[in-house]
Amino acid sequence: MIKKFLDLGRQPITNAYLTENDLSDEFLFHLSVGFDEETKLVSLMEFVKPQMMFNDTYAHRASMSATMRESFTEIALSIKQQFKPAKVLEIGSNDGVFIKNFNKDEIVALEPCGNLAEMTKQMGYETYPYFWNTEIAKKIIKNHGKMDIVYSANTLCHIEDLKGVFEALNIVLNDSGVLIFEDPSLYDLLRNTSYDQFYDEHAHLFSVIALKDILSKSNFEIFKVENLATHGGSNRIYAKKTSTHSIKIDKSVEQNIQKELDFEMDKMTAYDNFAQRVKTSKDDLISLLTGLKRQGKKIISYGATYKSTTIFNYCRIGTDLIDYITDTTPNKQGKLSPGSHIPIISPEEGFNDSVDYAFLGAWNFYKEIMNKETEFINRGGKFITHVPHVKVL
Ligand code: DWN
Repeated sequence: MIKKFLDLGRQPITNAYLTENDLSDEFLFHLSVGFDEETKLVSLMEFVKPQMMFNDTYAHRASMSATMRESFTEIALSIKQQFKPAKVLEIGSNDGVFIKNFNKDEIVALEPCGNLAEMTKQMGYETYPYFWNTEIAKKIIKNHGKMDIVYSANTLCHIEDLKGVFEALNIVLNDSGVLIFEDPSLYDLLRNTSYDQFYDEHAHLFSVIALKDILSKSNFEIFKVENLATHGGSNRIYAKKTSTHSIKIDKSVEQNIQKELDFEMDKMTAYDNFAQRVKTSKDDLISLLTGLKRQGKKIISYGATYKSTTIFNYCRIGTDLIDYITDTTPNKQGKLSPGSHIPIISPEEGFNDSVDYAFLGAWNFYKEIMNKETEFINRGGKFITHVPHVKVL
């Protein structure tokens, strides 16, 4: 039985950065999250149609941060060294930040957002501009043969039909092939009260407990779990087909499951407790921002993230509290944030001496931002975060 534990209210499409003309017919849906007591999977209670989220105007560029560029280069090199694959498929190739580490004849990309697929095509990589399913898996093996490695970052948790996802992976992967995918860790999310990881695109937030069960039903077995610092804590899952006996199961699998069981992630109480902390986080953030505003301080937000859309809409934060948002992504600049309608401008324009406080919408790049913004910090500028609890840094 699926039990709802978190209600984040009416929310927009997080990728729908708006112009003034779009304001009148903005799409909103009810964002609430549930825990399936049987499968232990955490998912949205209401799913948004994929075509509404992943289309030809997709804004997020994975290569916008040095942290992610480094992370993708590192895993690409590690895959080459460890597995020496002849053929690799990446599902959700975004702007090519991962595939660019491979030769053009070694890798095939799949990316449903037309504008992004065009970018990797222009770079010379074979790119299929489709959603992942069994049909496209069959087409890919017809054109390229079976894959030795399938890699996917921050994509599989975006897909509602997980049975279909793994069925298609079974088709495309060699019997001795390896599936490697990484998505935000539910364990880290719960511990950090980073409820902003819940938004339209994140159909599911994975625990290793739930994944083990889902994968085994599709003839896959997890053989290694790596805990990553990226995106506020992610898990990189390595899985093989159950029929492949040559790969040993690493102790990290049981260790991660035990860690999650110790945190009682197989029980409803962990989620109910989390929901209480989310309420406190909301109250604390509103009260901090309101207090600072009363003192006449100028507060902006740093990074027009999809995550911060959840926060601003759940906490009902608008231009009354946040003057504007700065973001390095050119196609977000000049737009308004979804739902909260806060203007987004470039850091060159907005991150200047007039700013007293900057809320870290991109809190997951904390280290990168702190290293970069020494001038702001040295002149007394302050960052605000809500992770793991609301505070001025
Ligand atoms: O899964 C997803 C993740 C990986 O990326 C997607 N569904 C959508 C997107 O989510 P997000 O927007 O929450 O991701 P990021 O990577 O946290 O976004 C960071 C944003 O902040 C980017 O727009 C770039 C911007 N930024 C900036 O303005 N200055 C980032 C850094 C590091 C900076 O210094």
